Amino acid sequence: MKKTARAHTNIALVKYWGKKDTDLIIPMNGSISLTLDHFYTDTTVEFDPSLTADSFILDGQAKQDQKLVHFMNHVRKLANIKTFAHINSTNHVPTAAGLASSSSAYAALALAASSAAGLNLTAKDLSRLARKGSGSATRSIYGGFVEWIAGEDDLTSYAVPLEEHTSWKIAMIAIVLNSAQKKISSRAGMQTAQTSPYYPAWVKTANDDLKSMRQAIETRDFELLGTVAESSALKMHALNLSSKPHFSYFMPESIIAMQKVEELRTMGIPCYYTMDAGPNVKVICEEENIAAIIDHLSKVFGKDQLLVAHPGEGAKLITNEGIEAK
Ligand code: FM0
Repeated sequence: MKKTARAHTNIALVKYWGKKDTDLIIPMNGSISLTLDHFYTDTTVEFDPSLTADSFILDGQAKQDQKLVHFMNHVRKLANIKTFAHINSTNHVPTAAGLASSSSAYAALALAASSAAGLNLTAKDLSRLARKGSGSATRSIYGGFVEWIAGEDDLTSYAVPLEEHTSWKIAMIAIVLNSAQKKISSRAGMQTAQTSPYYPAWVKTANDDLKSMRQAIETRDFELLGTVAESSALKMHALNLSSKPHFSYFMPESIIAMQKVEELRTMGIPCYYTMDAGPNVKVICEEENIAAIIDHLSKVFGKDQLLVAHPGEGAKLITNEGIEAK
């Protein structure tokens, strides 16, 4: 069977940064994210008995990818099959934005591959499967606000929706900064970060951050949401600065972007920043303030560097006629 799935990227408000099991991808702490509407991946999978290996096409180009083969082996084991597959994936992210993410990639692949293999997994089991491809993909199975429960093992580490279809008019403005810097993958980065002497404090404070973030979402407390998100991101980057060897995702422009966000706050416009495993800064705000924020940011960044996203949907199977109910 041939199946196509679509999944959107998510941005963590309370970050995942470190594993207690690198093979099964069990995180050291839980995390909370917002799935976005603007950036997504479409993936088609078809198992074919005539193949002698998985074939993978990404954005029209043939690719070799060991992580992907490893993931497909998990799917084959689950479905009790030995057949290889054609996998064709397209990232719908503005060109060179540096926002292509493994979260949408493995969430879409988990749904397309499991369906094509004849499995009809529950959302919870899909999130467990997506997790084995990439940790952040666990959360992209659901739309809106999502929590990844850290758990202890394969069965207990999965995502739960906190608010799938949120009515909160919240937005994220990605500031796309071009970087010539060599990229340190999140996989390698978080492993090094675990050598930081501050790592135990990161794990210890994560539960309070999760609790505050759940409360902020429940009570629509934007200031609390933003404060906790900004603090979680800065703590994550502080681990990188203090690990052995130390490293950083900051570019001069990243710092400028963060300062602009702080300026906006002193001007009375509530907004907060977050940053992941790259130099781009994402600004969290409410819909009513988007125009004022863009206006201020465009004093130093080009309008084409500012991409606005809103809460997006969970992973879905798509047919030629459109989206299938899942
Ligand atoms: O998303 O080694 O999922 O919570 O984005 O594949 O499990 O790419 F940069 C911060 C995502 C990390 C925070 O890591 O790693 C977050 C991050 P993998 P991911």
